[in-house]
Formats: sequence, structure tokens, C-alpha cells
Amino acid sequence: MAQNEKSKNSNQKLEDLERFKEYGSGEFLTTNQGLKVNDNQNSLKAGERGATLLEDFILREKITHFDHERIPERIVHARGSAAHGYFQVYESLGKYTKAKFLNDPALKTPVFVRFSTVAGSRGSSDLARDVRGFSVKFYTQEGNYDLVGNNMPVFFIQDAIKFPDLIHAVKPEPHNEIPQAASAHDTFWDFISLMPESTHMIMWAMSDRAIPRSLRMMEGFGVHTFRFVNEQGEGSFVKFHWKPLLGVHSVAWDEATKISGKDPDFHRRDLWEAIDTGAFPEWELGIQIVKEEDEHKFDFDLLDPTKIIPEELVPIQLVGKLTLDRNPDNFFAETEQVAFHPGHLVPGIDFTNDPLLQGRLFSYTDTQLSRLGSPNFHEIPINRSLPTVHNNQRDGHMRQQVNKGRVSYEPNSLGDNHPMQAKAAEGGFTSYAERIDAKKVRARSNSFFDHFSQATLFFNSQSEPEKNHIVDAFSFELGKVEIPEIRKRMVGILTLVDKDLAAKVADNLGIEVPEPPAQLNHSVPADGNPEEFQPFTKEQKPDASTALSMLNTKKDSIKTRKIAILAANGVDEKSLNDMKNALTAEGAVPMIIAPKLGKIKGIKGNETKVDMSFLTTASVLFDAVFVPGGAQSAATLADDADAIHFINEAYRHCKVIGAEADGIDVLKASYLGKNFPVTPLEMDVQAAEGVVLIFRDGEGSNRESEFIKAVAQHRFWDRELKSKVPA
Ligand code: HDE
Repeated sequence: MAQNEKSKNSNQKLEDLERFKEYGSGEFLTTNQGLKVNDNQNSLKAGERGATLLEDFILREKITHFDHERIPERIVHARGSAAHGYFQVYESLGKYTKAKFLNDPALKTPVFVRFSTVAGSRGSSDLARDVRGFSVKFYTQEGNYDLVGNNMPVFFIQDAIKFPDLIHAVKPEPHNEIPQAASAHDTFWDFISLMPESTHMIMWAMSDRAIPRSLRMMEGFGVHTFRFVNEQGEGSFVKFHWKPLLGVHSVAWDEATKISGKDPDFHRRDLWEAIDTGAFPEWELGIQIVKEEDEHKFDFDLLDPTKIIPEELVPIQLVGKLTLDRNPDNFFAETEQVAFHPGHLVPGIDFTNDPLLQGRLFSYTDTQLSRLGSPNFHEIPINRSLPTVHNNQRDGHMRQQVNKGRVSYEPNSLGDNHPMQAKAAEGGFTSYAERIDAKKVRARSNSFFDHFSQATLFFNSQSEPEKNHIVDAFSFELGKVEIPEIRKRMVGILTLVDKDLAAKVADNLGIEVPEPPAQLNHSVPADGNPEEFQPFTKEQKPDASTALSMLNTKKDSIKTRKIAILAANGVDEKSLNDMKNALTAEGAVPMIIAPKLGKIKGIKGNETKVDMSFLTTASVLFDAVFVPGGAQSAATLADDADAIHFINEAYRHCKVIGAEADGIDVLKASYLGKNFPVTPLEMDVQAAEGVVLIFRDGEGSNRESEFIKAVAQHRFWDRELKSKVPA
């Protein structure tokens, strides 16, 4: 009990980890056996120039340890970054669940959250077009609860038995291990075009959700329908959502490919820096609750992981907040060794029969056995639960716990039958007593066979720029496919989602719009008859769902946005500093970019430190650009190809661009000069389509606020509809 009480405090996991930490500072260097080392520079030799002696146990220990530093990377989700934080529920959810951490608003439950891409290796780029993992480990007083979700609410397949096929298809092709972290290749689209159940998910994967601006600006989803169980033993279905307080934002595809070269650690760095500077990322936990008796009231099956419950049908209740406030101390010890498992449950939360979820329950322990090398992976500090583990599981590789006494079995009389089972009232876990009365079959329910309605719903819900991005993404990915039959088959599938989408993709691929496949593959057994399967009847269905478009996300703050201030010698320091201070006051991160590193001198002779030069950074690493006044600075920049490229590229990616007084001349020298969205009138400030011009280098109070207002919009995607900037 005393143990449990301690976890009222979100620092408890931190305290728990503390005893495993090693700081090294002020200490002597030792061997793994604690022996102080006298010479860490030279191996033991027979004479100064002589052969190295096998006897050198210090050298051998060091090299041996080094040789074994690597462990197998995760089969999927290999590339990740993580952070510590806490979760707090707003009000008791006792009505739905008895999970203690969801019942007490005073409780700050420690969490460790790992984000990841799926297909790429550990060293691949953060900006691959891919699903993002969003795994949360709650260290609750009742044991660890893991919510192992993604940033997309549905999945590619309906049954776990297809998972190895899906992953084999998306991973680099086996003969040449190409391409890395990319789905744009034959085997992936071969598989997808033969798996109509993947259509809804593929719409998400081809949308901008697959190229987030930041891990802090993406949603998370539990994907499966889970079950809450309350103190009375009543169950209800629940879908989990994470809603980022900073809104949901993405980058442009052209930008993503460039970021992959300029900074492959873009997302990892962004998360780290935000936490490091105290801009703690936050998400609200959302739940959609469906009563047990309403299980069959929808035109889709709640157990089908390729379906969402549109928010129009079941609204999301925001019930708590997740805050990430501490970076890991050691990547390997924490981010790499953390082991998530959808089967790590606490009383009050349970599974449904979603056949994808059921299969996952096997996979995660199994994979940790080979990845972490022992059934004792739960003893690795980051994986330890707050309650102490007491059971009769014993021994194995790298066992840490020293179990005392003679008893390692139950029932026993020699140890008073301890450790003993706990009654439900004492916190013992009991599975939800769901009635199952069925034949043992390998089959899929007919209610899983509408593969297109929600794909269409998703497409219909997108804004015009978002739809265009989806067309571009399909055209890019299928354009990389070499086998014409695969392209054709996939476009044929798209005709079942949206005719216009299929026609545009076909046009980009230079093919006629194909007929849809005569016979859809409904994943039937070898001797099954596909004709027997009738799509589930459709009744209630919204035509569009506002929550599915990122255009409708929050746009009320510029917190943590990175703003490039382009300047050179002769800059007007007042113009530069006023904007810099105004941006900083709003929580944004302005940085001074100049032709060279070092310092620049302003018109009044003041020096300003340069944060980066055009050589060490690029527009794709920023959210907006501002060019302050100062005739000499403006002339230098207008003449600098890198500065002009910076502005052109930012304009191409629909970012906010601002300039003050002489700084406007730099914009005029860029692509913007030809296509100025605003006809310059000699007013104080003019803003249109994310271009903010401050004409008067005076004191006007709205000088900065117009720029800030525009940056809060994130991007002005409509610009793309007019013209594509050659940058
Ligand atoms: Fe996973 N998945 N998965 N998955 N998954 C793994 O477990 C698997 C699925 C997800 O940050 C692996 O520890 C199967 C859906 C995340 O460490 C592995 C199936 C969803 C992570 C595994 C699925 C996910 C994983 C690899 C189909 C969204 C990263 C390493 C039945 C709800 C966890 C590991 C982390 C990781 C298997 C489907 C999310 C191999 C068999 C659906 C976020 O066990």
C-alpha cells in the first residue's frame, strides 16, 4: 500500500529510475568489476613496440563490451524518439472505468511516450511518408498500462495474420534492400492493390498526416475499439484519441524530401528542443464511448480496425491531459529498451475481439524476447512497473531480482501461500466476461467487407489543397512503381473511392482510367467463395466529417514555431529586434540567418549574433521568414542567391513571409516580385495570402501583430492553387 501511495506523485518513476543512474562526474574510471583503471590509453604489450598481450583483461573487457553494443532493431517502428511526462484526468471516469488513474483528478500518473516511424531502419529519416507510432506507457499504481497507438485512426489490414505480409511488402525489397523508409515501390503497391481492405488507411497514408510538421503537432489514436469496465462490471466500447494542443499540422511533400537531406533528425530534434526549452508538448485524451447494447447500431463493425467512428455519430469527450516535460537521460537505456505491449492492462480496461488487436497480444512479448534477449525485459529500469513484482516466475538471462526463500510455486504452505491471488475488490484483474457462443472457424465477418465508404468519407472531408496533395502523393508513389499492371490495378481501386481522384492520378501516370477490379479480393480461404460475401448494408453515414480535415485544426498560437529572420550588415536593428522580441513574447523561436556566421552590424552600429548561415540551414527547417529593414542589409540579401532561394522556397511551401521597409526590396527581388499577392499601397501594414508587408519602419502597433496573426495560420495552402514556385 505504501508503495501505491507514492505514485500520487508524477516524479515517482523519476525516483525509481534514479537508483539505476550513473553520473561519472568526480569519479575514477573503473572496469566492469569496479577496479580503478590506471591507463586508458595503451594496451598491454610485450615492450613498447611489441605484440599486444592476450592477458590484457582491461582491453578485452572494453572491446568485448563494445562488440556487443547493438541489439536487433525493432522489426517495425525501429526509428523512434521518446520523452517522460505525466497524465492527469480532468474528472473521474468512474462511470465507465474503474482504472484508478482515470478516476482521480489529483493523480499525476508518470508516463513514457515513444513516437516512431514504421518502415524505416533506426537511422532513417524522420520525414519519410509513413504512419507514426504513438506509444504511451502509463506507470500506474495498479501496474503498467500501455496504449500503443498510431497517428492515424485506422489500419491497413483487418486480421493479424496479414501483418507479416504487409510489412514484407513495405520494407525495402529483399533482393537489393531498396528503398529505405519509403512505400513508393512495387512490392508495397502490389500488395495494397490486392488488399481492398487497406483502401481507407491508404487514403490517410497518402494524405499530409503522413508528413507531420512535428511529433508535437499530430494526433494519436488507439485504433482498435477497446473496452472500459466499471466497478459494477458493466462494459462499454471505447476509442482513444490524443488531440495535440498545438493543433495538427504537416509539411509539404517537396519540403519533406528536402528536410530528409538537410536534417534527417528533424522530428527528433524538434521534440528534444521543445522539452529542453520548457515548451512542453501537450495532448488531451479524447474518448468515444459506445454502450454495449449499441454495438450493432453502425453501418460498420466496431471490431473492424479499418473503420473510424465519425465524430458526428459519437462525439469525442476530452477527459484528461498528457504533458511531456523531461527528455530521456540515455537513448539506449530508455527509448531503445522500452518495451510496449497492448496487453499491458490495468483493471477497468479490456480488449474487444478485434482480430488485429487479438493478434498483437501475442506479438509484442514475442518480439521483446528476441530484441531484448530475455524474458526478464520487464526488469530493465524503463520497463519496471511502480508496484513491485511478486510472482513465481524465476531465473533466465540477466535476471536482476534476487528472490529470497525456498518457495517458487503456488499453492504452497512453506510461504503461507504467498504471493497470493488478489480478489477483484483488492485490485485483482478479471477479464470482462463476454459471452462467446460460436463455431471455431477461419473466417471474416461479412460486416468487415465495406472497404470504400469510409475511404470516400475521408476524401470528401478534405479541403481542396489537401485533396490535391493526396492526388500528388498517389501520383508520386505509383509513378515510382515500375510494373504497369500494378499501377493500373491500384488506380482501378481508386475509382471505387472517388472518380475524380482516380482520373487525376491516371492522368499524371499517363494512363486511361481503368475499370475497377472485376473481383475484389476479400481475403477468403483457398476453397472459399468470394461471391458469398455481401457488403454490409449502409444506412447512416455523414457525407463529410469536419474533424478529418487538418484545415479545421486549431490555429490560435505561434508557440514553438521557428521563424527565420534574414539579415546582413546594415540591418535596421530596431526593425529586427522589435520583431524578434514580439515573436519571442508569443513563444515562437526566432533565429537570425545571415550570409556568414559570427555577428552582423546594424545601422546604428549595434552587433547582433548570427544563429546560422545559409550554408548551415535552409528554409525547410523554418515555419516563416521575416526580412527586417535596413537598406544595406536588404541590398546584400537581394543580391545573394541563397537568400533569394530561401524566400522562394518558403513561398513555394506556403509559409508566411514578412518584410519591413527596405526588407520589402528583398521580396521584390525574389519570385514574389513577379507575383506579389498585394499591390503595395503606402499603408502601414498590408497582409494577404500569408505575405505581410510593413511599409512604415515606424512605431505602428500592428507592425508585428499582423505577422504573428498570419504565422498562427501555419500555411497558406491556397497559394499552391495559383502557381508553383520554381524552388
Ligand atoms: Fe505494432 N508492433 N503490430 N501496431 N506497433 C510493434 O513490437 C504488430 C499495430 C505499434 O514504440 C512491434 O516492440 C502486429 C497496430 C507501435 O516501441 C511488433 C500487428 C498499431 C509500435 C508489432 C501490429 C501498432 C509497434 C515491433 C498486427 C496501432 C512501436 C517492436 C496484428 C494501433 C512500439 C515491438 C514502440 C511495434 C507487431 C499492428 C502500433 C513486431 C503483429 C494496429 C506504435 O511486436
